[in-house]
Amino acid sequence: MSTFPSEAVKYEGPESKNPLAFKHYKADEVVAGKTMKDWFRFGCAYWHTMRGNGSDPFGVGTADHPWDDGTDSISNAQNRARVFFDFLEKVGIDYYCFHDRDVAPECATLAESNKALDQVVDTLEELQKSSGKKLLWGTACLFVHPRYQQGAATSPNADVYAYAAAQVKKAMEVTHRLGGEGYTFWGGREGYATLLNTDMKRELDHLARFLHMAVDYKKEIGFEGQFYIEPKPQEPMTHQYDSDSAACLNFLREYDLLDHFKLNIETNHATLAGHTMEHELATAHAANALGSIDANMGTANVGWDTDQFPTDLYLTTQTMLAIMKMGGFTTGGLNFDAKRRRESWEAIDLVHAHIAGMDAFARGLKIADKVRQDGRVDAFIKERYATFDSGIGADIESGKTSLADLEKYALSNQEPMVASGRQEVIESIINDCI
Ligand code: XLS
Ligand code: NI
Ligand code: NI
Repeated sequence: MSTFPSEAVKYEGPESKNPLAFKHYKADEVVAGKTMKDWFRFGCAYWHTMRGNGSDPFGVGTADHPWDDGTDSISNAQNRARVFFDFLEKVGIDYYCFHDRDVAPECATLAESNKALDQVVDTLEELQKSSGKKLLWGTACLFVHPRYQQGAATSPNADVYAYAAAQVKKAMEVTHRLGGEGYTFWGGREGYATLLNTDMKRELDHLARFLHMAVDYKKEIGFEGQFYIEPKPQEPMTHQYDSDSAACLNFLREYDLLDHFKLNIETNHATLAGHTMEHELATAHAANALGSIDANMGTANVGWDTDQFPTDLYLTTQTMLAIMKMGGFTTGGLNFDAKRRRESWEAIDLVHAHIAGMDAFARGLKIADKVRQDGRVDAFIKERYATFDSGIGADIESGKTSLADLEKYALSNQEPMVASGRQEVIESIINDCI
């Protein structure tokens, strides 16, 4: 199979003009005490890479996948898995992520689908063994099939709910079997098209019950991977219950699930929610729930989940600042939940796209490290809150004061003056590091 380069992509340095070489990503280069490879823990999304055909609401697929015979046969699915592992080898990515229905076909009955999945998982298991590649997380596709049109764990129909539960049970089992380091819940259809026909409270109760059952089953089978919830505000639904980090955290707290889940934050979902990626990361981090990242980006003036490869250096810098702040990933990683453009239809564009994303993150890491080494930004932030380090501020932080104490203090004090926020100075320091 000669679709991808015959040799693995190499680092050639910033001067290289070779589109099939890394200019910045050097897996074993140590930055801030860790190799690039360990900082990023890059993952590849099976659904975009192997199953994305470039179709959009106005046109059919454009992608040329010479290895794919276009059938739903098991042998085609197994062959695709082999091509995928060859691809991982060529681009030097150690982890992957999949939905049950990306890797194996959905058949006429649940029992047949389970059997098909087992057969493909046999192949994945062999490929993992021979290559050393690992599963970052697995998941169940609970949004494509017509049965899930009105939700899965929030469907108004109990039989659909049960079907979804069965699918998640099986997906957890195969994730466990493949040594998956995590399992993701993305509630694509868990939301509503209109509140006029929806009992929202009942649906949320059902969703929480569903997740509790998954937590119980995780213990039962001894799966130790991390559970993630992936926020997204809309698309396909008008409103998705897991709309952003804050909404997810609130839901998890309300239903006593916070100990069992972390968040998998996706860049383009953050922007769809009207937030920046840093906002979503900071919100998750503050709750000690930043688990993993689905790395991509959108086009601000387009407005939907375009899942582009993350090539914006400002974005990768800010993402790496957040990751460095939390000391790096434990179970999570940077999963490229990204697809090449419909116009980039040649198979080799899959390689180009991943190189572009990996190089952009390598630069983001180096810039973030420079910002941290430089120290001015951190020092400024520390100084900005200095009035809370002693005196009345320290009393407030330690919970020693009442409103009456503060009134007494304010009455005896002069009109307070807050120092300049210096946003432009900070922005310019970041630019200097770029
Ligand atoms: C879709 C989501 C999806 C999840 C996995 O927008 O990003 O791909 O990551 O179900
Ligand atoms: Ni995603
Ligand atoms: Ni997405």
